[in-house]
Amino acid sequence: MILTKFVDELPIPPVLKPRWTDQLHTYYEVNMTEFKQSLHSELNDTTVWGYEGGYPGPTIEVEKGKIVFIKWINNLPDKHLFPVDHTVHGAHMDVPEVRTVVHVHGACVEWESDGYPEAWFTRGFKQVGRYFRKQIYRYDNCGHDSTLWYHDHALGITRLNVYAGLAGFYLIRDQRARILNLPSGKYEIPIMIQDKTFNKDGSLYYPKQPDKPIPELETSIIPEFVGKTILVNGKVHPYLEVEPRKYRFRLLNAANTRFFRIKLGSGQLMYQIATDGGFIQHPIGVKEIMLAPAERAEVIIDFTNLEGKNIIMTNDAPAPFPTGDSVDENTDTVMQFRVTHPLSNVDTSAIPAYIMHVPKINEQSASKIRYLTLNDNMDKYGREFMLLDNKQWDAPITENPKLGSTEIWYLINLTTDTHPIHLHLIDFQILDRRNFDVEKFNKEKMIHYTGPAIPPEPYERGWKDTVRVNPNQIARIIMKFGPYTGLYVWHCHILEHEDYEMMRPFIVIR
Ligand SMILES: [Cu+2]
Repeated sequence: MILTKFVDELPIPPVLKPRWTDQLHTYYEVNMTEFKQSLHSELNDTTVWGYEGGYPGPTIEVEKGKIVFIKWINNLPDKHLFPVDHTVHGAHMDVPEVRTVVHVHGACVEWESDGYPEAWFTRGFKQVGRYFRKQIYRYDNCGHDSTLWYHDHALGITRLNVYAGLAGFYLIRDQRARILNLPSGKYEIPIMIQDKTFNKDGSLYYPKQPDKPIPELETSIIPEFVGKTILVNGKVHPYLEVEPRKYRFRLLNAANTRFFRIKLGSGQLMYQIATDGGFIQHPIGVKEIMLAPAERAEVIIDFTNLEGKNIIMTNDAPAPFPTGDSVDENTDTVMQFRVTHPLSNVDTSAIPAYIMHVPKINEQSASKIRYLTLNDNMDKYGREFMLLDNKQWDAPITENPKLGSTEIWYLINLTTDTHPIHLHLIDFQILDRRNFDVEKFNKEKMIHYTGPAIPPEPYERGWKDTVRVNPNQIARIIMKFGPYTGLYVWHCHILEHEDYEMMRPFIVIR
C-alpha cells in the first residue's frame, strides 16, 4: 500500500496540563486508553493505544529540579491489539495479557518510580508485578536541560505496547539555558520518528510469526520488526510549514528496531546542539545524523532565505542495521518542510558559538571495570535470541555498582547487529569504540584488538544514555552511579531484543 506523501500536516502533541502545581511540586494524571486516530488521510482511522487520548502522548514539560508526581493509569482493554508470544520472559500464561509500566527514558529517578519491567500493573491496578511499589511516581528531575521521552516498559510485551502507540516526550528545561537564546515557542518542535506497517483496513500490522514460522507455536516473537512506512508524531510522511528563520528540532527515534540516518534533501547543514542527555559543548554542523532506537539529537535548522522551498528530510539507514535491507521509496523519506509561512517577526534567535561546559569524566576515576558481552543464542524452538553477558533476565544480578562510584563498561559485541545499549538512571560518556577479533575472543576469551581506538563521533561527545555498539567492536562507556541506590535495568533498545532476554537488572548499592 503506497500512501501519498506530505498530505497531512505534522501534528505537535499538546503540552500536558497538571492537576495541580505549587512552588515546588507538580501533579499529573495520565490515562492510557484505546481509541481511533487518523494516521494518514488516505487511511481509515487506526485503533491505537495512547496516553491521554493521544498518540504520541502529550508532551510533559518540567523544570529542572522541580519535583513532579505522576499517576500513570491503565485504562486499556484486557485483550492486546497485537499477538502476544507467551514463551518469552515475563509474558507467560500466568500473567495478564495487558500489562503496562511507564519508564521515563533518561530520567534521574528513584528506582520505585523508574518503571521497572516487573513493576507492571493492569487496569485499575487490579493486578501488579512483583516489583510494583507505588501508584504515584515521583520524579526529581535532577538531569540537564534535555529531551527525554516516556514509553511503556512491561516485561515481555514492551515491543507491542510501544508499537501500539505508548510513547511521548518528556522535556526538562533549565532556566539557565534561556541566555542561549535558542529558537523557542512555536519555533521549537519535537519530532518522534517511527516505522509501522498498515493492513488494508487501516489497522496496524505486527507479525504473528517470523519470516520462517515456528510450527510448534501459534504466535512467536520475531527477531526484529521493520515497518514499511515512516511516521512522525503519529502521521505518515507529514509536512510542516515553516517560516524563513531558525528552528530547534528535538529528534527522537522511537522505532522498535529501525535506525534512522537523517539528512536534508537540500544538502544544508543541521546544527546539532544536544544529544540524549542534554547540550553538547559547541554546536556542530552536521550533514547527517544517525539515530538508533531511543537516541535523541537536538538540531537547529536554518530556513532563512529559503522562501518557497520544499525540503525533504530523508533516511538511508539499512534495516535491521547495518546488514539489513536498504531503504525503499517509502522508507527513504521522513517528512517535508515547506518554507511557506511569512516571517512573523525578525529572527533574533541564535546558534550560539559556545553552549556550555561538559566536564569529561576522567578514566582514572573509575574504581571498577566490567567486561560485558553481547551474545547470540538459540532457544529450544530454534529461534535466535540475544543475551547480555551471556545471562538471561532471571539470572542473579551481577552488575552491582556502588553509589557514587565510577565504572567503565566494555560492551563487547559478538553478534552481527548494531545494538543500542541503554542504561537506566545515569548518563554516561562514550570513551571509544575499537575493532577486535571476535573469533579469537570466542576461542580464548581474550581481547585482541585489530585497530586503533576510535573516539566517539563529535556529536556523541556529551551526555548519553544509549550507545550504539557495532558488530566486531567493543564500545567503552564511563559513568558515575547515583544519586539513588536501588534496582534498575540495562538493555538493548531494539524492542524485539529487549523483550526476549537482551535485558539485565543492575543494582546500585550503598
Ligand atoms: Cu539488540
